[in-house]
Amino acid sequence: PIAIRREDYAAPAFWIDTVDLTFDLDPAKTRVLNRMQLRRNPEVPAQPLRLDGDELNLARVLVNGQGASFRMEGEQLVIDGLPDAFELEIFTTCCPIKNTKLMGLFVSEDTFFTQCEAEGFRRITYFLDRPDVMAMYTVTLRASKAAYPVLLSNGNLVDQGELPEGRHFAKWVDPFKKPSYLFALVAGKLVAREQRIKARNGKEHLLQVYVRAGDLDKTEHAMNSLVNSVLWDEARFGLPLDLDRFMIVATSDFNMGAMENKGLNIFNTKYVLANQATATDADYSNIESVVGHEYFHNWSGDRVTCRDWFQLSLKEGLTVFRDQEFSQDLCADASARAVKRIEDVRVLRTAQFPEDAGPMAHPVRPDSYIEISNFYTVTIYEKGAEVVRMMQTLVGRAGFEKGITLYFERHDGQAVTCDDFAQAIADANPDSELARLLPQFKRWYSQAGTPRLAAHGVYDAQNRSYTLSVVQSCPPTPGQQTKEPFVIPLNIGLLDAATGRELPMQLEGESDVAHGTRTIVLSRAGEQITFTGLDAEPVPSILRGFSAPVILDFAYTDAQLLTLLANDPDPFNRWEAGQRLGLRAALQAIAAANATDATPVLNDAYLDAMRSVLRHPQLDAAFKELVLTLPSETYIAEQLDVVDPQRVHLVREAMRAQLATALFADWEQVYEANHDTGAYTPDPTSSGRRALAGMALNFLCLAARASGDTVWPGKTLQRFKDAGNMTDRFNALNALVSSGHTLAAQALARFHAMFKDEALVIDKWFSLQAGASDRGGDILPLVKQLMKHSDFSLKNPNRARSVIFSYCSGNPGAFHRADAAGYVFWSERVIELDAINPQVAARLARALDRWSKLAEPYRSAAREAIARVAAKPDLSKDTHEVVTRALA
Ligand code: DPP
Ligand code: ZN
Repeated sequence: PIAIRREDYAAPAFWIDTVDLTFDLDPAKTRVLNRMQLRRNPEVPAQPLRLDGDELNLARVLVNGQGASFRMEGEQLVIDGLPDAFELEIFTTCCPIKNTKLMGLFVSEDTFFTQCEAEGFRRITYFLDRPDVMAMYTVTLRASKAAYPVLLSNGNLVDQGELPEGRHFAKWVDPFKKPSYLFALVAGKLVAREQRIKARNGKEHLLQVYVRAGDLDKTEHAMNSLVNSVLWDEARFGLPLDLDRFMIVATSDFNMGAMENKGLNIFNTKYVLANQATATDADYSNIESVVGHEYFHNWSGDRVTCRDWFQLSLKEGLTVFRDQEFSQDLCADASARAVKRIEDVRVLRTAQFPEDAGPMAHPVRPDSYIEISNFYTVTIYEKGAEVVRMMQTLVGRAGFEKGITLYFERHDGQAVTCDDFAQAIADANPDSELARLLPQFKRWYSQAGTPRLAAHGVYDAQNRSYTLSVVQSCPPTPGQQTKEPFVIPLNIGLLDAATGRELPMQLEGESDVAHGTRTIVLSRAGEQITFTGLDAEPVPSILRGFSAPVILDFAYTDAQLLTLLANDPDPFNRWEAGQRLGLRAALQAIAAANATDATPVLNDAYLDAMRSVLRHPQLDAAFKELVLTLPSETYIAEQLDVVDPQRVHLVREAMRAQLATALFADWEQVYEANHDTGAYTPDPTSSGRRALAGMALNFLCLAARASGDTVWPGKTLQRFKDAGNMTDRFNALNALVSSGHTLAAQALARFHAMFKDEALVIDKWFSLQAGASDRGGDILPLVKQLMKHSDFSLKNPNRARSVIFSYCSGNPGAFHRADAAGYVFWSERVIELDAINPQVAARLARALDRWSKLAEPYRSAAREAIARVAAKPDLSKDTHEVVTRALA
């Protein structure tokens, strides 16, 4: 396979102005007639037309109605000697029922769906399948009326009617030009929840959420989320809905979370269906984010799209930023907003930081790829969103809104680059630090790796000043040995070490005194910041709100961290202080020679501080739950140069056991105070209380395991049975399973019986077991057994993920076995999945990204397993790229 390089970008040799597609839908043989108007791009030297195709059967090619000569070069259809403008007609067939890759046109539960991003349209017809070729689409769908009563495509329905032999048709016209990756069609037996909403200008829009007949009672939350999204984008950024009708359709077979096809978003059922009996608070919150995300793409992605796939973060980073802001703006108070921010940062640090430090590290705007599907990554999405967030921090919220307005004014209807975006934000704010430092700021797009800030503070009693020295560095990443300094907005506050109160801040040489947080913009390799007017050494609260995606090294004393944990008015750093204390304890215990799992890991000061957080009268339950959640095994492992995953697992389990027993009385109180949240609503306050009560149950069952107590496990089983919503029910089940209690078996059996017809709930049932805490190597045999369950299917991505990924990627303590059996299992599944669905296989292949950090015997065994996969002939480009990079 060959690498595609960003520097090789060339404008297309032809433009496609209009596309008229006619589909005769049939699962075994769908006929596609494609009539296009093309013209030469006069700015490009004359060359033949090369159309992309993939697994198509070609029947006919006509140029201006005449049979034309063409040739095949690999999968490309090449036509020479074309006039400057012409009509091209291509007739092909494809086989949707055999399409297990779920790219292009496929069948799921007797319904046709499409997925075209990034390069799926070429599996439907021959085309210039690249995002900078934007055309107007007219689509006619023809199918059996009984089997496929609903026929949908992008835009507006302009005609429909009956055809002979029980068939019918629908004709759709999309009023906006679009790249091929935004094309979509759906055909099948579906029902819709509908709602009409009025925009600010008084125009009415029809919103629809299409699902299978039995699922209509699970669409209210998705619809509410969609309504909120439409209103929010108009209110916050002045971006209105531009279509008469906006549709969401759910399918249970989908590689991604969802897809932003113009006017016809296609969603994984996981991000649409929810009612209180089947969905948890986390599901509700994810649905809100993903519905928002896809809707916001209507502007940031569809109206203005990417010039080439290297610019993917142009739309994804921006749209993740927009969905994060949307979810925060829907929060009723600052505490709920902070909780959302902490959750987002936790994802970044546990998933993106490892990616940035591993073999797949790539810049937010990559320089090359073999398979673009491999670059739908946390770097493109989450780090990309942080880059946009830093721009907002540098120009202010109002300045950022001006920048967004300018971006859409300048580029509406175009396919553009990350440079165009940054330029628009800077141009709208000519006096900002962003405008002043723009070329340097854009290193965030070009340099991979997570920057490190090494900071230390010196107090000068004589001058009553405190000087913070900050040195930034960034480790080498594949293909990038050295890095230039980044522009880093650093939000800082100072606390009084004695009282914990926030101190006014005066920078040396400045007359103004600032209260609260200040943003210092770093741009040099090393800098010093001096604060004056201080009577004693302050406690610095650095990187408030996680103002930049960096690792901050500061040698805080335990006392300083306890001060921040008790007092920092910045909730992010308050939480972070607790995480640092927990991490420090874990790392010390991991490093300690001959420690056994009986050695206490957490000291009294830490336990007292956690007790104070739990008892705090003002802190919200959701925030308490986050503070009391220990850093994950993955995050702890990232801090180590050499990782013994079993040791990490043992230490963290010991910490959990200690929290359970030392705070037993508090957990009882917390449970009593929070377990009754009344009539179910998924709002942040009551979901925070459910999360904290769930955590309490978990610790109470864990403590019972140590003490032999049967009361709490019994109560937990009862709660599992009586729960009025899935969150409480699942938390209770989880408490029994994760404490390894004997009652878990009957609860699991009952849960399965209750929800056997709810695929998404059965996914949870699988995932909980495959992700459960390992005790003596018992999880792998269980996982193998689960794969033999009649409900298991490797072909359904959600189900495959619920078992295999929950084990290989989500359960390090069970996966990394000294006997290498976890790795053997992994290599077999990667190979097996690769033949069915390369995208899913390549994702799984990444579970061993960090193999080179492992201690022996894990390291050699992991390498061998990767090599075994790499040696397999006929590997997909997707998996090939991942394993080759891992071994490089
Ligand atoms: N559908 C995926 C997303 O919305 C890819 N565009 O992020
Ligand atoms: Zn997206």
